Amino acid sequence: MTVVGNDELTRRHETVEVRRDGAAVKIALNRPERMNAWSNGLSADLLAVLRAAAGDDTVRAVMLTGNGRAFCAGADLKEGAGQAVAGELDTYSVLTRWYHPIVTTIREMPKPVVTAVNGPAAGAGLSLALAGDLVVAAESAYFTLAFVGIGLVPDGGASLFVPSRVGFARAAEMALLGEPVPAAKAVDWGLINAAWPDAEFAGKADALLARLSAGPTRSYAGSKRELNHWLYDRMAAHLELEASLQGELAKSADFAEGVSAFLEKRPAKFSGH
Ligand code: T3D
Repeated sequence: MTVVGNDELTRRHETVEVRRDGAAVKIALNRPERMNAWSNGLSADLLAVLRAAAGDDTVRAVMLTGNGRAFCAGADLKEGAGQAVAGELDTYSVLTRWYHPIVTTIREMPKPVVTAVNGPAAGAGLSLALAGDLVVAAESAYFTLAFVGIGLVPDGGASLFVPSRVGFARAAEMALLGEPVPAAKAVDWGLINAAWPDAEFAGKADALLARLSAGPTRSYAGSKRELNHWLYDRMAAHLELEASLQGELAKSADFAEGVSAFLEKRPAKFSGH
């Protein structure tokens, strides 16, 4: 693949890698040492690149994937750890400033977005994966609404994207238990579109991107609008609800304990407060 195109798509970013091949753009989250967790820097880079791809008519399909062994481990729990434990993390602002514009840009861009889930997609990493139009995964990948493990609720659109794909029973199970759903089971449940053997994953994902980038872009855009209208017409209000709830929970004792336990690599002891 060669790197050509508009400024934001060609300039070097610290936390995302952008490759362009004709009308196809491939964006790789690039913080492998943190399992591609969302830092503020990653959010800023990703939003800039997505907006550039969305607004460039010569880009006709986009793929989002992760470098290293993870797709995305959700919010970077180390970046805001001190504030989190002190009950001072302003999650409402983080969500409304970064996460919401990112998932909304993916949903609203008039061209297909494939999320190619190369490894774990946890917490807001799952939200990001499910914001895509087609979600494909390596067989070793898994999906977890990890929020509950640190005393939070699904955010970044996850409480909309998950039930719209799998229904109430499975969404409630994922939200309340937070267990990992392996890629093959995720296909069975209708959470994602395909799970491919790890050795074939990258090639098949690239082929899907190439196919979409050579397809009827306006037809794709119309299908996307129809699905958005049917399923996600109230997305903005729903994202706002998630952010309000998360803003409250980020001040809770259970969140402080959940983050402390994650950092200390021990099970959390929740008090219910
Ligand atoms: O204000 C806001 O931003 C609020 C928004 C919140 C949205 C959210 O996403 S909340 C949910 C946050 N994410 C999680 O709770 C998931 C945390 N991670 C995990 O549960 C596990 O790491 C995984 C299931 C993703 C993978 O497990 P495993 O066993 O393959 O890897 P590991 O050993 O746990 O992690 C490897 C390294 O990545 C490790 O660092 P180390 O010890 O080698 O230095 C680990 O700390 C680091 N890592 C993993 N996830 C995160 C992370 N570092 C920072 N933030 C992470 N989310």
